[in-house]
Amino acid sequence: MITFESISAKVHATQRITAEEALFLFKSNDLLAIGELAARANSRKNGAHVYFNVNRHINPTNICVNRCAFCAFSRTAGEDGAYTLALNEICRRARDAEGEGATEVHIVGGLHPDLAFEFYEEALQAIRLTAPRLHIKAFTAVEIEYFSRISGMTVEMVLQHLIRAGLGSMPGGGAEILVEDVRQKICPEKISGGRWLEIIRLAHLAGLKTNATMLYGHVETFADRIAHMEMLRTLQDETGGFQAFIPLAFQTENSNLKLDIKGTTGLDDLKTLAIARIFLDNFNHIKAYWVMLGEKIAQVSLAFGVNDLDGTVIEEKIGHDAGASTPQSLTKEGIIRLIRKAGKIPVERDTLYHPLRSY
Ligand code: V47
Ligand code: SF4
Repeated sequence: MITFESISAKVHATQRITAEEALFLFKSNDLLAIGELAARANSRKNGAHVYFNVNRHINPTNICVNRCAFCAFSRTAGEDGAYTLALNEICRRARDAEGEGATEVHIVGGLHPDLAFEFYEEALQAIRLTAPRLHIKAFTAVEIEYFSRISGMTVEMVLQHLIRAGLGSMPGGGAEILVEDVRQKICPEKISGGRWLEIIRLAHLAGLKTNATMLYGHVETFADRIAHMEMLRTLQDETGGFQAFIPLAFQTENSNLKLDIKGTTGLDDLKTLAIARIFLDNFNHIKAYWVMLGEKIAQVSLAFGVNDLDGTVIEEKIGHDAGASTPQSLTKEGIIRLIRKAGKIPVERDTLYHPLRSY
């Protein structure tokens, strides 16, 4: 029989918990006990260190052929608010970011019907020339699959071209919930969960580190969240290529999901982060993305197993188009303060988690 004590004994003995045990935790409202287990699992890996980076997001276009039902960011070409940045504007933003102390640009966008694959290669090459010290973390598995389709190249070839142009790693977007019947409800046009995993696997085999996200708080069940995390855990056992797991709390405004969805609660956010820390024993980092969680829940999550607060971000669009009420960026000092006041040690990192400076 599963009990909290039997799960706790496993975590203390650094044994992996099962999907059934994770479900038991999701059904419990003993948040503090779950948080304590997660904090223990985290401190074994990361001690009191909490990572952040100085980064900037650039979304080259919001024009997208997929138009996922949940996505408030995307537009159809010609629609009000549709935009595509010119190459020199992308470079200007990267150069400014480097000048302001950023070590990373995070680049993701819509699946544009007319831009050729060469546009993306040229964008990376141009960034590398204008801002050579920046690490380029770019393109979700969904974009990589699309590049393969528009270029006629295999996914492996697309990855090789992008690496040669300057790609350093990949973010974790596009995963949503990898379970197929959930995808059919929220993003039927998007590549399948199986294909997302396969592309990430190929990226890991090509030597790229990636993250993995999970969009939660819409139509999915607890069992779906666990199935999602189990698929990631299995792939991580095989490749070791994931750096951080990032649960993304669903922002409800301007979505075309015609459902009565109220958004996540603080209890659900903290429980999800804590259970992720316990369940994903082969991930080094659990990231609280303050943009979607709010700064306060993100800070409190540092006592619930989280060891990464993402970064300064600057000009976040995806969550804000969907009603996120957080600022569009945080200053480095603001992030350091949140971490310090939580009794932890702030460590500025580069994209690959090399510590640059601790405070
Ligand atoms: O793929 C879209 C999600 C993702 C909404 O890897 C939404 O370091 C909440 O992946 N409410 C993009 N989420 C963001 C992302 C990310 C962010 C920060 C760090 C990293 C990383 C990755 O945002 C999309 C989608 O899953 N998303 N709409 C929404 N309304
Ligand atoms: Fe396009 Fe990504 Fe938005 Fe889906 S989530 S509509 S693929 S930008």
